Amino acid sequence: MILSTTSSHVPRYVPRIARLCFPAYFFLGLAACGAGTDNQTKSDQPAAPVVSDTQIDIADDNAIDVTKALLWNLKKIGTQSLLFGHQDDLAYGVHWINEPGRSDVRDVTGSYPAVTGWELGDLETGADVSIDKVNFGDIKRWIKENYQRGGISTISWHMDDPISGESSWHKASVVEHLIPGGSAHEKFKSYLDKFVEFNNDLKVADDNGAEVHVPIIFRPWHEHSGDWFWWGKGNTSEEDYIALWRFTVEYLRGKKNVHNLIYAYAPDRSRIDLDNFERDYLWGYPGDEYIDIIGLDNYMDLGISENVPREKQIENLTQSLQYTVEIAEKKNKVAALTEGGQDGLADPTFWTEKLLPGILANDTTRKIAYIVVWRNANKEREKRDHFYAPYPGQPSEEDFIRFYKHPRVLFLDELPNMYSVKE
Ligand code: BMA
Repeated sequence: MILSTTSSHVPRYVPRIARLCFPAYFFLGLAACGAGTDNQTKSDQPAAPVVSDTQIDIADDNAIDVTKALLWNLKKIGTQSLLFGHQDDLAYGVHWINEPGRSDVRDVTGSYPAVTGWELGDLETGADVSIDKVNFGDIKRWIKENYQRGGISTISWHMDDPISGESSWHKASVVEHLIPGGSAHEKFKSYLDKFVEFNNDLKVADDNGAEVHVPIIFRPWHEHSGDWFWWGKGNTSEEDYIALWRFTVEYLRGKKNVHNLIYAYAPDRSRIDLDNFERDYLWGYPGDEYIDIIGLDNYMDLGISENVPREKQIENLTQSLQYTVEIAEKKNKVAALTEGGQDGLADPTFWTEKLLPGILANDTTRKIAYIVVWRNANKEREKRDHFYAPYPGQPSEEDFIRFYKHPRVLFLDELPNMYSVKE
């Protein structure tokens, strides 16, 4: 479906702070804008041009207005800025679990991330808590709170193998049995129904008391270029993977009336040959009518590598981003680093000397709309260092603040209203 807006609906450029705040007050009455004016370090940057392209495709013809607006704004604002995101940001951090209002990212920068990622693994089994020990009721509450502050939420799903009940890391031929005609198709539908139920609860009242279904960037069946999940290459055929995606989207939008989703496709960079990027990236691509975001999960070029010199890693990062954006542009879609980062952040200048050089490398790579770095596992609970955003005292803290202040980088405190295209 082509979503088009007339120029009168596209926010014309107004000075930055006003541009950020007016729509938010007008439509959501968000506290986020007040916070935005606190940090004026970015207000002196050159005027961002209004995007001339007034059309964008959306996979769901019947997507609700706020979802269409989010996709529209991801395209428009995301090509001018990099939105920062963090997985499970509000649920726990390296040294705390479930403390109201807390976030490691906010502890360090003063702002929540613009994008927060959530994980639904184990929802399918009827469990109360996710694979990462987060209560699903809490996740719903945080998604709603995040929306009310103007933030964006994205969902991933490490779904168990519906046949054996083993985890998503089960290397077995499962997909062929889940797609239409397969022996476990009904069971698979019952798993998707769990998501439908969860998603149906993501509703809030707007300022006028009208119910709004919170838009979600939905990223199922991720990293399928790798062989570690049962839906990945090696455990399934390309044809069956495509059928899995198509069925998922058709079932949700066609049969279950789910219309708040933006669909993100996210192969893993480590199994993509840079010399054959498009071929490897598009293995399993379900088609433009099923996808809104051309994503890439990239740990490989951001982690600590013993084998690849740092400069080469940045070069590889740049290339992988460039190719991702080029594919997105051909398809008129949004490009994003849907997952990634450096586990343990041993590199104290990771943010401005590794990640940013890749993003800022050229006019193409700059169009990456957002990055979601992975979760900050609680050290006491998980007995390990497994984190991707700094916490107070972590050696990359100062560099992260520099990253936060960079004119191109947006956290929640400076995020324009992503849910309206009206002035
Ligand atoms: C992985 C790790 C796991 C986690 C899983 C799902 O990358 O962080 O510990 O359970 O993601 O969130």
